[in-house]
Amino acid sequence: MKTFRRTLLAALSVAAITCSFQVAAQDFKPRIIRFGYGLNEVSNQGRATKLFAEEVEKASGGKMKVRAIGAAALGSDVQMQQALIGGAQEMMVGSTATLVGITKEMAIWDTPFLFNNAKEADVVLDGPVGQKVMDKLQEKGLVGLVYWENGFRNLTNSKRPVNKLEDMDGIKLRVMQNNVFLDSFKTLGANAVPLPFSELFTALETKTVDGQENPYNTILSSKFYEVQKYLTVTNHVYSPWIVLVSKKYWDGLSTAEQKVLLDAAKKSRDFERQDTRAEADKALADLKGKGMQVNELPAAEANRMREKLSAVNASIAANVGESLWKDVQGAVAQARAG
Ligand code: TK8
Repeated sequence: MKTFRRTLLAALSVAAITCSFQVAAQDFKPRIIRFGYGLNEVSNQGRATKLFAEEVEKASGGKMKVRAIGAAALGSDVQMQQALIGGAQEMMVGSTATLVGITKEMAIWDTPFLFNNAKEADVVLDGPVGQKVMDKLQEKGLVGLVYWENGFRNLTNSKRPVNKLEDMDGIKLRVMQNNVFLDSFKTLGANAVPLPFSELFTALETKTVDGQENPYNTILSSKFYEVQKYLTVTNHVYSPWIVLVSKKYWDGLSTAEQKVLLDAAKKSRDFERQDTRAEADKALADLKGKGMQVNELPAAEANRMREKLSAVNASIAANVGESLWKDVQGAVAQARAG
């Protein structure tokens, strides 16, 4: 009996192995995935994209190949999103803020001072509420896989150090193409101008705009320090990036192929967050070394800014819907407590 059972088990496991090999061979078609992103290759975005590409290739036995194309060579975030929706491009990573025109719920992540730290952001973005917002993209032709960290945003400009709220007056400030950012910075007194990221360096260089806001990592990797003198530590909002797949493309993939993309996206997320945080810890010193003049807002001024910005909360809540607003506030409170 024992021998019989052993033989049976052995036979079954051989069958299982053979079967899984056959499934694997059939399940992966040779595929080339164009993956676009806005920053350059030597940025946190570029490094994590490279890791994603390697993971996909490895997990599909070399069948699925990711062509990573950075520096907005395939277009700005908004242009790439349209290409994904139309099925002309397979994948991208970009800011959630630039998706608000497609899926209004994405504006929830633009709420000023929503998260106090990265840990809260991870818990909420990776939790049920983050998934719910991500799933809203599907009806618009996009599949969200994971959120990466863009990071806490800080203000730079070429005019003057911003030591108090009034110093923002009249500064021509590039903002992402999104009404929350436009409203937020108008509320603070700046002359806010929406522009795609791909046009930002030139706009700063030619003084079409005086300033911009982005995480330290981006100010460094995009060399904004060459054209911006003043950096004010504001941490006014945490920006996620989101890894997207064209739904048209996704629906044509086998379950095994979809799994390869999702697993690799998760690996890239964990790597990207660590890498971004390590870089951010050093970036401020690097930026000072490059000649930027850095100042922290005095606490009283930071509070004035916070208070002013809370005026945009009501309009965000109205736009995304009270129930989502409450869900997110609840998830943040829970993350804060735990
Ligand atoms: C890069 C952008 C960028 C974002 C911005 O494509 O536009 O300022 O912070 O990271 O998505």
